[in-house]
Amino acid sequence: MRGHLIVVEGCDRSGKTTQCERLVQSLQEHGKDAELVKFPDRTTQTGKMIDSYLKQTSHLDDHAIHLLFSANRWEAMDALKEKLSQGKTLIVDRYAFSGVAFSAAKGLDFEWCRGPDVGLLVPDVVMFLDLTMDEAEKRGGFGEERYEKRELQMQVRKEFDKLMDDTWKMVDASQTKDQVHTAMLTIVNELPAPGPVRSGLWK
Ligand code: DGP
Ligand code: NA
Ligand code: NA
Repeated sequence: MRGHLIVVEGCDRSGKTTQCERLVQSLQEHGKDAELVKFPDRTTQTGKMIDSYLKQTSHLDDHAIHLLFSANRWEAMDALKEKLSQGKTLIVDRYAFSGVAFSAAKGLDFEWCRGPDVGLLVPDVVMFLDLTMDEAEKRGGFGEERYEKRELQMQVRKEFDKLMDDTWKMVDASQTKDQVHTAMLTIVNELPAPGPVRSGLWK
C-alpha cells in the first residue's frame, strides 16, 4: 500500500515546522515509514535563489519568484511519487497552498497564482495550523525574513481561507505543543487507506 501524502500549512509562527518534525518522529516510533519534506527546499538551485530572496539579499519580480517556488515543488514531484509508491508516508511542511496564499497576499491575481501548481500531486489531507495574529505575535514576534510582517500575514490568512475545502483539517495551534501534536497524530491515524497516487491538484 502506498503512503499518505500529508500537507501541513499555516501562517508563519504557527509552530508548523516543529510539529512536522515531531509528527514524523512519532510516526516512526510507531513503526510507520515516515519522512519529512520541506518546501521551499532551499538546498536545490531554485531553492538557493529562493533563500537569497527570502533573506532579502536579492530582489526578484513577484511573478518570477512565484514561478521559482512552484518550480521548486515540481522538481521534487517524481521523487515524492516514488517514495509514496514505496509505502512512505510523507509529511510535507508547506505546499502549493502557501504558494498561492503568499503571492496573492502580495497582490498577484489569485487565479494566476494557482496556474503553475495545477497538476502537482494531490495531498490526502491538508492540516492547517490555525493561530490568530495576536497569538503569533505573543510568541516573540516575527523574524527578519521578507514575509514576516503583520499586515502581510493577516492577508495570507485570508488567502488561505479561499483555498480551504473539505479535505482540510483545522488544528487549533494555540493549544499546548503536546495537544497540537496529539491532534495531528489523531488526524493521521484516522486517514482512510489511500487509493492510487493522484496527480492533478486543482484540476
Ligand atoms: P519557511 O521556510 O516555511 O519559513 O518558508 C519561508 C517563507 O516563504 C515563509 O514566509 C512562507 C513563504 N513561502 C513558502 N512557500 C511559498 C511559495 O510557494 N510562494 C511564496 N510567495 N512564498 C512562500
Ligand atoms: Na518563516
Ligand atoms: Na517554518
